[in-house]
Amino acid sequence: MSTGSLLAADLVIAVLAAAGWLGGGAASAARRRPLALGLAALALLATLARAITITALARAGWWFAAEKVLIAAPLSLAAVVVAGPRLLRAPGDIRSVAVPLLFAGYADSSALLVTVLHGYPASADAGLLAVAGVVGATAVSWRLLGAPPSRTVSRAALTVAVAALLAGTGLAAAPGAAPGVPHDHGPGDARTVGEPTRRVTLTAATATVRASGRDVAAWAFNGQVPGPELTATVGDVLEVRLRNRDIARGVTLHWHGYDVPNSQDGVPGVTQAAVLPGQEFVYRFRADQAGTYWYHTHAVSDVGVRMGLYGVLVVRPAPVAGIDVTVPVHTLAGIPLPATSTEPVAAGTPVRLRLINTDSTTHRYALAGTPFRVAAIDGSDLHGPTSLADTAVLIPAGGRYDLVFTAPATPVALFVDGRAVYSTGPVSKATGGWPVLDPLTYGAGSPVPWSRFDRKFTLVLDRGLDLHGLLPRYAHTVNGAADPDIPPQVVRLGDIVKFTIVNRSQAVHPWHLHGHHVLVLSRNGEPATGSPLWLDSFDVRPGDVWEVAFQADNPGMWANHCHNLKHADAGMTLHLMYLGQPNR
Ligand SMILES: [Cu+2]
Repeated sequence: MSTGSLLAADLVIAVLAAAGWLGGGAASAARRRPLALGLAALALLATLARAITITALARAGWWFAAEKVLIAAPLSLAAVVVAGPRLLRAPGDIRSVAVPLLFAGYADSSALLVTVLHGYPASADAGLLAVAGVVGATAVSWRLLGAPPSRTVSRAALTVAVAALLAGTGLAAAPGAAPGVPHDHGPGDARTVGEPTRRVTLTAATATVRASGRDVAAWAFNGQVPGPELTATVGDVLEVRLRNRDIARGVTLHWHGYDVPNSQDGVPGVTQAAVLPGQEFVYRFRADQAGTYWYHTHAVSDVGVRMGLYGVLVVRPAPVAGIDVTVPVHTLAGIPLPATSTEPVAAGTPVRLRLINTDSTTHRYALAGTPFRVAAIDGSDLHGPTSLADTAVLIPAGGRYDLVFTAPATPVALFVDGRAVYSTGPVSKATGGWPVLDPLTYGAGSPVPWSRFDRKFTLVLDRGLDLHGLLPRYAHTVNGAADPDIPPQVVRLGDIVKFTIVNRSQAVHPWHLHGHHVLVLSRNGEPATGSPLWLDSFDVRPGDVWEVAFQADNPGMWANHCHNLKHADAGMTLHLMYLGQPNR
């Protein structure tokens, strides 16, 4: 069983246990003896089963089980110790076990709340608040059911509840160690990149665009979705003038996967201010990495990108022979883009398909009718890619795969989630059952270039209640905190940095570090054995543990976030910060 399934199973079992005890308690209060005994038995079984899931999760990694071992297990144990013996005696008056059963229900419920609302890391305040809740709820039930405990027991319970509540809230309210992200930066680009050789103006504006024969309200660069395709040859100096006509919430340009100098990275509030209506910002950088990239707004990025503020950036090493097609996949107002295109290609022509996922969730791509190779991922060429056939690839949000093949005499078609988006003629082929390529084992391996790591960071991805500001929200969290309260990861120029990224939530998190490409070391304890994978976007699935590393060679303040942009906007964003380096 995968860790992701274990996490899900554990959650279901925890709900069953809590519901069983609470239901049993309510049934016994109502003198429904058989129902009460049945529900209590179910709860007891679920509690025992949980011992197994919690142990398995702890073996998969402490991150997955910390609060379950430290808070849920003791509370469950207390529940069984209190309710179990009374049940076994199965008294004539079933009502007399109502309070013990309810106590067990409160214990399991509060442990469940700790997991769902608090998550990782386990903390004393969460444990104390859980205890306070259990004692308080039990005392109230006792009183309501007309069998109040003795004065001494009542006083003791009250004391425990109040003390736990005070200590818990006190700890929770204590100021955290999270230093704010300094947003105040010196003057912009200090690095001279030379005279521009490619000049482009992108004007962001509200627009009505045609998609699949429908008029759709969009936010567009130069009136089109996607925006103009930007192309360059290695060595070009790109100058892109961004203008905002009427996007009230502001726009920026982020060069996704392009490791530009920090001042050109386009993150509002971090590397620049958002460009408001009537304003402009000029980006300038040298195109020194060939490959497939894309650009998008990073201001209110979830809405902005979804509404259409994105486009393709392709940097070629030199003029290339053959057919070179970009396929930026996007969902605009529920309409999948691009529309299907068909163009015949002469047999023997080399073809490169640049697949780009600009959505916030994974897409499945299947190339039918020809063997092919994956030449590059996230802009970096792979070593020794072998020929593949009838194999699908999964591209995470923000990710890119370049597929290459020599056009056969018969038609070829690319399917995205079962829909043909590009073809050289009619192809009818069921691709849904194809196996999926694992890039970690594809191509020719080579040793990791570093033998030591100067800094190691662990990012545990989860969900939790975030009380920052006035409105509580159910945030997507990193190490138990949500943006802007997640401490930045501090490095020095030249450091070799290792990230361990753990997903203990139920959602896929496509991870994206700005300004750097990370080398994949391992996934779930299995070392990457294929071609070195230098990624800027990778799916960390529920239960996954990824180890990646990079050299800190691009000073500045860099966003490091989930590229499911809804998640990023709901807290899952932190920053990588260079110590003692001027930003450039
Ligand atoms: Cu996410």
